[in-house]
Amino acid sequence: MNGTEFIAQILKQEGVTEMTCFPSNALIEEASKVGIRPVMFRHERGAIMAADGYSRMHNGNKFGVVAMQHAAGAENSMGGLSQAFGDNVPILVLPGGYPLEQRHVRPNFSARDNWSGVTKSVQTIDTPSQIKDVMRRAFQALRNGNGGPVVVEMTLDICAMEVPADALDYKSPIASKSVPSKTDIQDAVKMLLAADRPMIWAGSGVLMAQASPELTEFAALTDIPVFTTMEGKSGYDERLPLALGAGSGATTGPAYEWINESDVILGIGTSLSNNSYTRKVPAGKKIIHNTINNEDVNKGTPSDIGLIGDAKLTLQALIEEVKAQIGDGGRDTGVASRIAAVKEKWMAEWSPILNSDEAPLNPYRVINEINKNLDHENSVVTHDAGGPRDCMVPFYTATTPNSYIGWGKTTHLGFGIPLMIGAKLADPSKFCLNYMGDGAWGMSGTDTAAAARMGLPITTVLLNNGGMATYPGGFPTAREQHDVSFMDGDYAKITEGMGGVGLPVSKPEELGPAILKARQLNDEGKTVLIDVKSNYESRKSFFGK
Ligand SMILES: Cc1ncc(C[n+]2csc(CCOP(=O)(O)OP(=O)(O)O)c2C)c(N)n1
Ligand SMILES: [Mg+2]
Repeated sequence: MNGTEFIAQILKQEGVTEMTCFPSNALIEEASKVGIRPVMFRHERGAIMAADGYSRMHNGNKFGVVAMQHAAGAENSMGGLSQAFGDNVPILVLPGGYPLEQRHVRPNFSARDNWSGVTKSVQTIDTPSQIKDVMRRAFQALRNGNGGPVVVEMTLDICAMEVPADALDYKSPIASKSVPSKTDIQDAVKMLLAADRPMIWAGSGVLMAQASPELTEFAALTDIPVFTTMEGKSGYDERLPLALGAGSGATTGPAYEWINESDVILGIGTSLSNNSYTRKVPAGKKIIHNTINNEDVNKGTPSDIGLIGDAKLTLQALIEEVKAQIGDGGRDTGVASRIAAVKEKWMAEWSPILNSDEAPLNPYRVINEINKNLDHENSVVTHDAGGPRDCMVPFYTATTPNSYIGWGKTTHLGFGIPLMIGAKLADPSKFCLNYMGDGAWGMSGTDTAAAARMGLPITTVLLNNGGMATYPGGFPTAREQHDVSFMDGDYAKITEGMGGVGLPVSKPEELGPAILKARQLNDEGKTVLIDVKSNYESRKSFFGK
């Protein structure tokens, strides 16, 4: 058995059933031979981003695995890797690697030299007998601790060599979970119950740990409102009375008020990182910070109590301690009616925009139609970078875990299409919809062909405004003199040309029926693009951020 065949065997032993890829790697053939389905994209970035979506849908129980070739294939992967790294998503990345003799010779690309800043780990295969150890370390990294891309660079000549018979004993590593100490849990509960205006700040760790039931129970027991980060959106049902909604740069009225006014914040399954796409915890709060990664505690947000551990186990311990301190019945502080009042005021401001009859369509009307015409529990919805994200995150109602994929600490335009293909691959029973601009489409539109060809039907709702509303008034001289930042395309027709169905929409009343039609077409196996003529709406629920 050669090295590549052995790696295929190990993947099979680890329960891998699908692998995204482009365009060439000996593993594509060997994986097929052992019953792993290769799903071919139109570029490496798309294949990686689909692996990312696949992992998110499986919450660390199965991993997206992606293979590409050495040289240009590896070089073209940076965007997908950076995105998974930014959001801590565990994926296994298997690029080809130059033969040993050429590895460190200029200008040959080395994944280990170039990817170390955007990956959790990068290993090379230097001898055939080492493969079992390299792969065991890779699966240990995938299953434990913080997420992120885990890379094994498949050195071409080494992987083509025979693996010695005594080096074929691969041992699969297990996931080990930890909980904070009993005293830290007691202190955290005391601090929370004594607070005047506490809130919970829930991140994607809640989804990864499948801790939504515990989060819901803990919030109800303590009567504490719940905000979710963009990445944590759908970890807490936004229809519940204690839901403050989600936020990136843009957020909801209730989230904005509680983030400003709260005195104690309990972060659960969140890195509490700060960048342009996160809300920032204002100074002067008491912070209790649960995360799986001790490096995140006191990284960007100073904290008072660190609770290092799995979000589910930590919430279970917190629930037990709350019951010990105030009894099984919990408490009622009347906070739900205060949230409802703030929400009503915020929605009164946005309702006319969400119901706008303008044509070209207002992006908020488009979100409203998506909200009204989807079976939320059986859908997976996502935004794309730029304006579409900021419009969508506060206003789409997320319900069950993974019914929304919030992404983008680094915010790669066009992520939505391959992300939804990966989600569909993970759960074909779901209706998968991405909401993106025409600029975003330019980055990944050709992956529509992969969706159509591979039988992974998704729906793209494209805001076709002929430019980039994200940069209103930007570069006036360059625009006037050189026509920069405007774009054209008949995206419905292009979709048809790639084996999908294009549905043009130019009036608001056409959109609801188009979404219903798209659902039906997806059920019949057809990939759909709804090409919505939209306007340059620039209002965002930013609250001055
Ligand atoms: C790979 C990459 N390059 C650049 C950006 C910066 N960026 C954010 S939004 C945006 C333009 C989005 O245009 P479009 O998708 O048409 O949405 P609109 O702003 O028109 O709603 C760009 C270039 C990015 N997010 N990703
Ligand atoms: Mg645009």
